[in-house]
Amino acid sequence: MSEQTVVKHKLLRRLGVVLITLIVIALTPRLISAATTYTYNRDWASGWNEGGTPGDWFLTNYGAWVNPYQSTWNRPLGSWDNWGRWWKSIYGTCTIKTYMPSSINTNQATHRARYYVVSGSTWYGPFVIDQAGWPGQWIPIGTFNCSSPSLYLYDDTDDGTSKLVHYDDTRWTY
Ligand SMILES: [Ca+2]
Ligand SMILES: [Ca+2]
Repeated sequence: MSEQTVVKHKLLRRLGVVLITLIVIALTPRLISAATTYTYNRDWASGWNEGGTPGDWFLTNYGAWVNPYQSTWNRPLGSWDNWGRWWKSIYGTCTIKTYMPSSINTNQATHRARYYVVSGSTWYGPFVIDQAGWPGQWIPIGTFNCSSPSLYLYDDTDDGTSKLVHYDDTRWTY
């Protein structure tokens, strides 16, 4: 190889590196913005509502700096009373998670909470979650084709009675 050819090869290689670098720089903001995380706190006025016997809800709140959450005693499967609904007006692929507070009593929390996702007019679920197994963690419910989706949690579980069903924040990534 002549010296000229070697120089040409070096220049081409350098040009290639520069081009790849430019492509990566150009794509990075898109890769980062492809997934946007929104967190809903259930205590906010919007994005949450609840039903059933009002006196059956109880709030756990250890002070202004601690995330409060609600709970209710469970019922046998098929006899639901209290329910909570979180929702968000988003469209496209979305991943839904819900938070289980670290302060739950894992001896009392239900092992068989039944979550449903409604997207458009389609119901998904139940997604049966062992709430007692997730203290202080985000529980993945799943990834869905989302069309203004809602996440529902009812108080009827399939682990009998004398268990608590907990309701806290949800996280929507899309
Ligand atoms: Ca909360
Ligand atoms: Ca009830």
